Amino acid sequence: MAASLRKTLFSTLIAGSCAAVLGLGLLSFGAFNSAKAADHGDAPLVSNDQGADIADVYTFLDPNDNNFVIFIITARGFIVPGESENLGFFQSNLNWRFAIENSGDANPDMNIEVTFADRNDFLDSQTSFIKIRTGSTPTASFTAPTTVSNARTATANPFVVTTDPATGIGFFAGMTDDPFFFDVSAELLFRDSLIQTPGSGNASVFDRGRDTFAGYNVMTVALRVPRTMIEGTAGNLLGFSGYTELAQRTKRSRSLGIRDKGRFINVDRMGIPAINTVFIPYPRKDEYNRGSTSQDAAGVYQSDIVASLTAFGTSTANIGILAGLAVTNGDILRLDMDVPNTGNGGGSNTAAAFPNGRRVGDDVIDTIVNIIANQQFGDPAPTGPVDNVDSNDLTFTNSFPFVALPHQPRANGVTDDGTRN
Ligand SMILES: [Ca+2]
Ligand SMILES: [Ca+2]
Ligand SMILES: [Ca+2]
Ligand SMILES: [Ca+2]
Repeated sequence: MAASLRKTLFSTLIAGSCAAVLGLGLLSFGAFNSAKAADHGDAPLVSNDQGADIADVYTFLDPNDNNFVIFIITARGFIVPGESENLGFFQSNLNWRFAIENSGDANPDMNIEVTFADRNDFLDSQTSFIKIRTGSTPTASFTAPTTVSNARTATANPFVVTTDPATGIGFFAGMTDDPFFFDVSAELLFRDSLIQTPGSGNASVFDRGRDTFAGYNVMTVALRVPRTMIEGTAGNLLGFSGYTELAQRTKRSRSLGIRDKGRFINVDRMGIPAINTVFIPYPRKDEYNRGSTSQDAAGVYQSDIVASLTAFGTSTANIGILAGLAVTNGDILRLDMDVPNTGNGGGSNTAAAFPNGRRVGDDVIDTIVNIIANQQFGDPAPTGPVDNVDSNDLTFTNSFPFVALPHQPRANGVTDDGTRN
């Protein structure tokens, strides 16, 4: 999407952003951070708690029927196909929270929470428990099976999609291809070069064009929700951020195993791609994940983000754009539900591209890198490849949940493992 278009979009979506916001930035690369991805391994605690580590979040209109909104959270990145039975299931003590903001501020108004029963055996489906809350009031719930992972065949099990008859909500949970694509190593080098030469950098580091995520799987939970259920006082403007939550206290004993107690506390969160990975300094990354979007809007992380962007030589105008996205009204993906989404693989028309929500096929890192680097790759941006990884390694599907089936162990005689590191 063009930078100018983005600016227009931002000012439309983010109420009262500009004046107060200039001076914040969102995306800085490099100076202090070892950013890894959109949100894979974004902070020390979740890097060592992989089941709870959000990889990415997405929201967009269903291109097959724009009266439905798609929400996706992926977590636990980098599952090797051969380990998909050992690793490709849902832990039962984790709460996946889809936080929906529909009044135009930084505070979620509605939450859809998903938890899972224990898996009883390899190749067994798990029961998913889906609960909808408006404020703190439970308004609906239903259950659905997960899609089972298998590491024994070259063909993946087909996706199991459940539609709840009472609410009309569609649900999917299972292992999938990781829909994110991006050359992490090249981007790290580019940020280093921006620090050396602020505002310019060395774009030739992107020549290698390798997708760090190619060939790996991720755990995915996806919802297809009627627009009429989630529309609030902000009308056509919707916000979405994803959370993973664990109990406040965990007790381990030799006789009883693990027991959780207390309310859920968020251990990871995500809205706009790359905020915690790129712009928050390492010592505050865990704190950011425990934090809230209302804290973002109160400026708790503002000076850190601005410092990161300043070190990259990002212009004041572009710092303002990024601040409007992730600081002014919190680190929340914003979707204008009146902008039609059309095309294959979850949608591909330019008008509906990130940062108007985020579709699985949107090249978000190209967009963000180009804003940080002051449109050096083109304005409108990007006019050409930035990191030379410009699409997923697998073709996205044309119906819910739109992600691709998981990578499987290769059949006899197929030696290419598909990874691109
Ligand atoms: Ca994460
Ligand atoms: Ca709100
Ligand atoms: Ca992929
Ligand atoms: Ca790209």
